Amino acid sequence: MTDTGLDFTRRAALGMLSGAFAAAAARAEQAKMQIGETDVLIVVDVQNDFLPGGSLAVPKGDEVIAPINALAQKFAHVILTQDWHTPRHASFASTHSGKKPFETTALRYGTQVLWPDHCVQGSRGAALADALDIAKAELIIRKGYRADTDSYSAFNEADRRPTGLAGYLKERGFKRVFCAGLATDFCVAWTAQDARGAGFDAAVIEDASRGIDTQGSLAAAWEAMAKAGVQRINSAAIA
Ligand code: VGL
Ligand code: ZN
Repeated sequence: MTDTGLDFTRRAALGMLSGAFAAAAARAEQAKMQIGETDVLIVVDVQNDFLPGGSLAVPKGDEVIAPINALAQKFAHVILTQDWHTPRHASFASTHSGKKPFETTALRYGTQVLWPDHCVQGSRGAALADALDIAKAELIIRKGYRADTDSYSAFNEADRRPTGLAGYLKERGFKRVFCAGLATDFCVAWTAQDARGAGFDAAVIEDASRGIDTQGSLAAAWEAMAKAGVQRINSAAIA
């Protein structure tokens, strides 16, 4: 074989290889979840009190903001949630004499984890993170606004009373709910599970969420979500 022939063969082989790579890349892109009109992104509780420096700071909570801003561009429809408590809320340790944050107490609807005061209505801590850049958000749903009732989930308060979100999403024709934000093991997990309970497909975007992880809560939440049929995905799985 002449040098030119070898050269030609190598070039042809390279060309075929890069063609194969391009085809594989195209297939990988097609394998990603395609986002459409019946999908909604729920950005959960990305509020100052849950960020470093906040009163109930989620470790690395600020790291959710960049991936969430990027995700929001891939969705036609985005809604936000805001933890929105009264002063002296029943979920605050300070409301119960002798109780410290992260202890529990019995409330009328069951066992309540007690938290530092956080997300008090109208406070700077309750405000959405400044760096959150989602002007297109169509709804902000507030929760936990009754003094005697917590609400991790955006769908149901702790006593299971509906917030109205399922009705809103159904009336608008949404079928699939993607959840991201803070905290993975509380408000994100409960929102995703209640989305399943209300008949939606649901996924949690792990790299766009961070957990509190108190007393094994993060592993327990992933287990409960798997049982409820919540998909565990990363941003990269979305086209
Ligand atoms: C949350 C604890 C108390 C949350 C809200 O957003 O996950 N966690 N309130
Ligand atoms: Zn709260």
